[in-house]
Amino acid sequence: MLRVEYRVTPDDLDKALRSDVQLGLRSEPKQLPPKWFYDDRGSALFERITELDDYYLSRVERELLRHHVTEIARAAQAVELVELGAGAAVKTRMLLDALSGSGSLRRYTPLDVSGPFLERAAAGIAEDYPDLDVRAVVADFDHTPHPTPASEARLLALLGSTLGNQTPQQRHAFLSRLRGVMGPTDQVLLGLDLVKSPERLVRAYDDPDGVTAEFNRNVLRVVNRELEANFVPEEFTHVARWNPVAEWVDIRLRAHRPQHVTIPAVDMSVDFAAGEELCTEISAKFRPEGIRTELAGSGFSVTGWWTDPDGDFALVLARP
Ligand code: AVJ
Repeated sequence: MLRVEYRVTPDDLDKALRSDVQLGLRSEPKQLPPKWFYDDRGSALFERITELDDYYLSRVERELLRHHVTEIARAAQAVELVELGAGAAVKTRMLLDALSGSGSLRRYTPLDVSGPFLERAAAGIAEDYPDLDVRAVVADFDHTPHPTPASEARLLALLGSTLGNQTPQQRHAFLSRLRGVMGPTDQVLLGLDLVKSPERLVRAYDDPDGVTAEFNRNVLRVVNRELEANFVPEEFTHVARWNPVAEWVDIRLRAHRPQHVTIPAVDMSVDFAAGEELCTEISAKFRPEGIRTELAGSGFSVTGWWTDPDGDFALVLARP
């Protein structure tokens, strides 16, 4: 059974994009939030990134799930799987299979900001799991799941190191809000990328085939299409740089030469100096001690911790 609920409408998204563009392109440094990468083309480019040799994140996370999902499901005893950001089909199915196997699962609630993508993904799951009550929710990170009745344990999954796209302050606000809607038997499962050599980190975000560069420039195409802007994506170089102080990868677009861009739908124009960078994403990397402290600071305690032999990536289970 499949139901789709829209908590953000296309009109809400249009307003949010306008406001992000107006604010972000007037900031110093200029910035645009990463959520605007993901139109159909951007989502397809991200899928290609997950298949790149250098982008170890997806592969290692999938292997970790393969090894430990039964244990995770047993620990969660969840009636409902809430997936924040409808993931690649493989990971979702591994979780659903394991949770069904441990006996308790009845409902699957994927949340994603892309309506068409979510509807397709959720319909596929509903077809293959006929006994499952699938409730797809079109929402973004500003929307948290509804609180649950205390009797129904939920597993809230935030995989793919998506948490790393937020600053520590944003993560604190987000995790605290999540904590606020969780019942005493709910647990959260986080997939988090760990700090490692800057060389490997930068390579993961700057592949030789330029797939990540094209993904990064896609945000300019989105603004062009949605707000009638005239960015020339080819005039911007993809930049991925390790920030050793903040411990995140800074992902930016650098203007080759001076650019004058008009954005008629919001009645503004912006100028880029030669070499000026537009910040499009941060991808924070975590340390085991840091994760525990951060989770504790938002009212969680860690109940499970799994990492690969090389210590590249971690799956973390935590409860309120
Ligand atoms: C899966 C959204 C967390 O930060 O690794 C991949 C996005 N950006 N390559 C990440 C991304 C550039 C990705 N997230």
